[in-house]
Amino acid sequence: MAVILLTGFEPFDGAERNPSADAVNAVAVDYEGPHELVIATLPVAFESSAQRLRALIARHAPDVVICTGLAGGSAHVAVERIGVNLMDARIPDNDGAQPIDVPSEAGGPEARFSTLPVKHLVQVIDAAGIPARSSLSAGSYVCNHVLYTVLGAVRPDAVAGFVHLPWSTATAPSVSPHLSEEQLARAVRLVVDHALDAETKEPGGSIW
Ligand code: PCA
Repeated sequence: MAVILLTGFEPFDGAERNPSADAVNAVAVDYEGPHELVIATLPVAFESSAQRLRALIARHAPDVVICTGLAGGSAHVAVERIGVNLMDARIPDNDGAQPIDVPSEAGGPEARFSTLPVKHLVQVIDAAGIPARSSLSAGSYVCNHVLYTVLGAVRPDAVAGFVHLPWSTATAPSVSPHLSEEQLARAVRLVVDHALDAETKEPGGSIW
């Protein structure tokens, strides 16, 4: 049995909800194993999100860490491939911090790659009828910082990565693309269920 740490984020940028936390909570309600699922909602703040993650990792020693967040404006689920060592915040975080062109970890490598089976997960989510893509940039805000931090904080044999979600139907501002709550929760559940599968090496055409 593996220990899987699954996180979403609090609301930010004036929104009342964050669909990533809603999806994570919905997955936890239904989850009956075979693994142990630990869930958390992270603050949308550079410093405290990283602190919280490090504490969760120290406490639970997860074999798998799946972090999720909102990519408002996106129409698909994005399985991130890479976290970069850069904080460049368009808006202040929920603690009022707005780092500009600052490394996530001074002296750290420029980037760290997700160790989730990214292409496989994209195929699995897409095959369930939920639009999914892999992504080569998680941006330079708190989500990227969390991805970069988590990849440096887990045990070397652990699997970790990040999934960006679109707005859910209930939370989307009027003009934004969205998927249903059920689709978002289903996509996150598929990532939980398939995180330990082997990566595919088949060429994937347009979805990668
Ligand atoms: N999305 C933001 C931070 C929190 C969230 O849900 C991001 O993409 O960085």
